[in-house]
Amino acid sequence: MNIARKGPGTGARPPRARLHSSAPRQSLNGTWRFRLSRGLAVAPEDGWNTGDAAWTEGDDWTGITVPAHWVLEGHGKPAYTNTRFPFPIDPPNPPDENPIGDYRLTFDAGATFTDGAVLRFDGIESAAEVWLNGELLGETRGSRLTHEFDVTGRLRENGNLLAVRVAQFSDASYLEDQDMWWMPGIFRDVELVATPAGGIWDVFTVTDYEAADGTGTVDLFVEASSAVRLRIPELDVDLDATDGGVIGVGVVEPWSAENPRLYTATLEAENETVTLELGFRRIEVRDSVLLVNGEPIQFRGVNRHEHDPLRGRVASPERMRQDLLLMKQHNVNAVRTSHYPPHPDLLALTDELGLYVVLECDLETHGFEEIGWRLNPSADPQWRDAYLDRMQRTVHRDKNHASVVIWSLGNEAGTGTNLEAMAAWTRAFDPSRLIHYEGDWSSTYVDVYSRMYASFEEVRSIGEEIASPAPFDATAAQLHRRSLPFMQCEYAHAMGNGPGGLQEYQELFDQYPRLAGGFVWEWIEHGLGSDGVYSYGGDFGEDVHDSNFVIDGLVGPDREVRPGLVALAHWYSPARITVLDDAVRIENRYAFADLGGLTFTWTAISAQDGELDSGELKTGPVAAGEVVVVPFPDELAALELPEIVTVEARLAHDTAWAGAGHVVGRGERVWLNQAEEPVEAVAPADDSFDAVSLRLRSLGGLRLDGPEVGIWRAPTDNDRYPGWDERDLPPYAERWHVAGLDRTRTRVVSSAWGEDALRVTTRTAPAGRDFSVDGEFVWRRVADKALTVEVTLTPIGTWPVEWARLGLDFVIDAAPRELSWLGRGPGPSYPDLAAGGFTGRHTVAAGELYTPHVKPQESGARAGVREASVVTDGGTLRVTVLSADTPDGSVAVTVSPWSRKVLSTTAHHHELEADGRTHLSVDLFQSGVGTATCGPGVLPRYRLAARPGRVTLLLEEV
Ligand code: IPT
Repeated sequence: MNIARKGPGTGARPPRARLHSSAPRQSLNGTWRFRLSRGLAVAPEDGWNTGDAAWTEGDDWTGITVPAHWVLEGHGKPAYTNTRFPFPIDPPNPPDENPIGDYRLTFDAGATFTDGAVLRFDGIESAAEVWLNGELLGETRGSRLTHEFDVTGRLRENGNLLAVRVAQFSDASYLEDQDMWWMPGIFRDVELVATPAGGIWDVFTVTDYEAADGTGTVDLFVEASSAVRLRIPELDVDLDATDGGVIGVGVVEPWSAENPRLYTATLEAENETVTLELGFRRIEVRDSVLLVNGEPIQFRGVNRHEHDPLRGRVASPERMRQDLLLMKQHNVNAVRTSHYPPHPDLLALTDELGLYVVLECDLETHGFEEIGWRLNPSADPQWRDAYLDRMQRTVHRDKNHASVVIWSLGNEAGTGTNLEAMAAWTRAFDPSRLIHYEGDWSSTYVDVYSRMYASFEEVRSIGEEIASPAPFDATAAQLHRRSLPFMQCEYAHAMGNGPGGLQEYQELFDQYPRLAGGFVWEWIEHGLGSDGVYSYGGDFGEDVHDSNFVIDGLVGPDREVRPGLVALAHWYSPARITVLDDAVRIENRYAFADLGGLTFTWTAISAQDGELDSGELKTGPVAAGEVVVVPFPDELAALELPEIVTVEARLAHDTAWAGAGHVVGRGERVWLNQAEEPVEAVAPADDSFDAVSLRLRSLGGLRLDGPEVGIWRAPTDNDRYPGWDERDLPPYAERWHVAGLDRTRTRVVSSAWGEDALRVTTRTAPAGRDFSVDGEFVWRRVADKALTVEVTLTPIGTWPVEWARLGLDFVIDAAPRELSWLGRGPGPSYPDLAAGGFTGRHTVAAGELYTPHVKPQESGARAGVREASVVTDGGTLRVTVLSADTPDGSVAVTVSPWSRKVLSTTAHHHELEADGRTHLSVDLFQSGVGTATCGPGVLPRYRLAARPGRVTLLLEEV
């Protein structure tokens, strides 16, 4: 086995489409025999693969599941690196310490396949040598690419021996440096597929839709060994298609992500029938704008890696469907298959459910960036065939899917002639789709201008660029790029508590027609494990790894919806709803559909009495892209003082991805009145206060301690990286630590017990620093178990860094049970990640107070809060905001079973140890979260420079 040779695989048949065919198939998945060796040099040549009758299995063989990664089946361990190679950069040589897996399967095939058959492997990481009945069939390259070996005449009816030697690392590893776990093995299906004489080998259907007259065509290429007939019953097509060619099908309903209309077609040869689901659609670029079926569209997309927390990149039908349903339910309309072709069955689902697909080749050479892209295979002609082979396998397999609108050459592979060659081949083979590759910064060989994590400013300038004439000295390449639409193939890095900035990006996409939207990074967190116990890089003893950079998804490893996805659903909504004083403004953000598929309901709420009334809002017909302003219906207008009016857009009918009633958009208007201040007041009893700190220690039967002034948070992942716009500065987590926000101490400056109040002034400053926050606390007893505290906070001196928050921290001496509040919810909100929630009365149980980020960090703030009841094992504390000098008079409340110190020093969620107390923060202001792990940090408007604050709270034991 030669695994150091810069070339593609050998021996396989040319790539072809994955066809839904009547030809018999036999799955070879199941339990195989398996043995692992430390390296190729010691992998036994003992006759295990030659069919030698005398060969007997030694003790080193065990059973293994196919498909699976052997490192998840008890043989060796997974390892995670982002861009670095876990071995020296010495192409095309893999390291000597290179796990080699030998697989053996004996099977019967019966008579079904004697006429002709291929043995199909859909995915082997990273290189394999395949033997059947002692004969070498060839080698595979391209872990996520299909290889089919002709076994006609080689296959026996009974007692076949299939032997596959898999090298974890090979020359191919240099081309497969994606940001993910290194997980070897036969991890996708293995099948026998009949290729009967008088059958169909390959089909390519290039469908088109002409918006001007509503007609469709299919340009057909068939490779068959008999005459073939094409039938599309719904379109009355029934003709001889042996020679292929362009076939007009008359007026059709076009396919789009909004209305994924498919027409079932059959191609019948003498001994084989192929079924196709045809979608008629056109994707094109006109005047720098991306059009589908003649209309501008926006990708509201996500990047999807294939991942299961127990099975790694072994995809199951359930997971695939679950992912795509969740996407559709959250208004996602596009998916980039980062950074390799997905399981082949995914595309049937994207066709059916309606998602635009950017289908990416299995290619990334990112690790060469470490050495300034020296030796990069993309620019080395010796690798050209390997590159072309990868692209051809990618395109051929999925070329019949309407949902695939863009072919992507790969990810982060630098640039070079091999990429250009891939683009040239693809363009010649399939001119009906566009070509994407982000690494071509000058966009000379692509059809879409693409960037990742470009800043707001850059995105704006790209949007604006085409409004003015090209500079007179523009080069041909620059002129070409100006003619292209722009997309962000990755933006808004959903790592940890985030991503912030979705609104700002969306506003830009909405403002400039050239901007065709983007794809959030990324869909799934690649944690390995189950039931809330998940591992990331370093947990398997890797000496080179990138820690939790693999945990950066909109959904958790088990598809738990993260707050970022809730926010994204709002910005991706097809209906933008704004509740005005006496009317509702609704913007139809579909590209094709009118609003007939949605119903709009209004609800009027009073803070004290709950729902007052609700009803339907009739919009009348509203075409795609149009805006309507609907006056409040009489019942709503007649209501006196509703404090909250919410309008929801819901699906009017069941769809393939959600039932009628599913909410796709929401808007609200809040006119909440400030709670009334108690009038009678006396000084509180001194035995309720700590003699040294003068903080409150008891309220009725509640034991507690607080408030302390808090300006720090448990750093989020984004706080631990400098934003791309300020890479010369240390990240906030570090700047906060240097300034000492995480180690403040408070001294009582003065205290005075008056008739009506206790007045305490304090100075809170970091150990070893002289800048501070001075506080004044005026305490009054207003009822038996009720106090008010009027707090004035003033920064003193020069704070060298912005704060994480400005708040009041309490610790209640009993574990949390539940939180109920009047404010935004039910999920958490931060200033730049606040869109998902709606205002009302919400309750969450103890387990929902926080987001179970695999790596612990600040989470769970509920914003827009006027009143909150913190239910603990030791009683309930109700906090009511009587006044606050915040923009809308509300505060944010965070309740946690863990202190921030514990959150910031624990590596995994499941290792967090609760101290049996309730950590409560009432924040006047909070910093945004941004997306600094990749992309811009917190936008200036969401940062929190040292500032004064005033708040009056009513604290009651209830
Ligand atoms: C970008 C990669 O394309 C993606 O695969 C992932 O690694 C992401 O970063 C980080 O999670 S590349 C990087 C240089 C921004």
